[in-house]
Amino acid sequence: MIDVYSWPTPNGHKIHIMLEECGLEYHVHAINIGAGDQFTPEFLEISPNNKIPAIVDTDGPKGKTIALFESGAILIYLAEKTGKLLSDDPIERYTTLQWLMFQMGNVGPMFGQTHHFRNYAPEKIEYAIKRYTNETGRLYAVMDKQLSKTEYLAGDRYSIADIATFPWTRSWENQGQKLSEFPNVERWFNAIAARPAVQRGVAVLANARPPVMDDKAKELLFGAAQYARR
Ligand SMILES: N[C@@H](CCC(=O)N[C@@H](CS)C(=O)NCC(=O)O)C(=O)O
Repeated sequence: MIDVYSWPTPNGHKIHIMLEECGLEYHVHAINIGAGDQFTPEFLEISPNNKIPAIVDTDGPKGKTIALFESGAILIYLAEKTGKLLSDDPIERYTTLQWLMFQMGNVGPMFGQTHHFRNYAPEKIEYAIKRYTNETGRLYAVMDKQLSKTEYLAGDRYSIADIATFPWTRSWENQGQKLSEFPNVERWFNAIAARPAVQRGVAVLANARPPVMDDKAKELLFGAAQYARR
């Protein structure tokens, strides 16, 4: 059985979608990051960076239990466990890992900062909003160019690179972007959004998250509480 410690955010959605795409059985444990669940000693034991998602698979390699954090590592693990969504062909495999790293190193961190400065920061800092909104637009353009040549990010087959990236593009409006300006991304987005497993994945814990982040949640995520443990 796979235990998933998660919350309905883009990084959490990646794993919910992957589990649904692979048809794996799993049990979800809600880690409400707006209530501070990510700081409990039990959660930090499996996710020392106090972030969701994390998994514990009691049926891991050689029958042993494995605990993992970092969504990219979890996606590779689940792909290798099931033989799905990461090709055995070396060129296809490394191309998929390349676009997965592009998501992990660029799309996630930059879009995350865009959300922060546009939607959550207590002050509107014009330079930061411009900087991250521009960088987000630049990354959409990189994806759009790639998707003008291939159906999916890493080629003609849907892969963990798409699963990692799709959840971050669902909030394009909050990122100050227009999907219509990136027609290839729009085509790719609509195709992925229509997949039944993706719809089931984004529905996981969907009702658990309050629509608006309250002050307590902001304090825990961005204020002194986040940094008190150094
Ligand atoms: N690189 C990590 C990022 C995970 C991440 O940023 N998780 C956020 C939610 S999307 C979180 O748990 N934040 C809680 C906190 O920072 O206290 C991954 O891909 O798994």
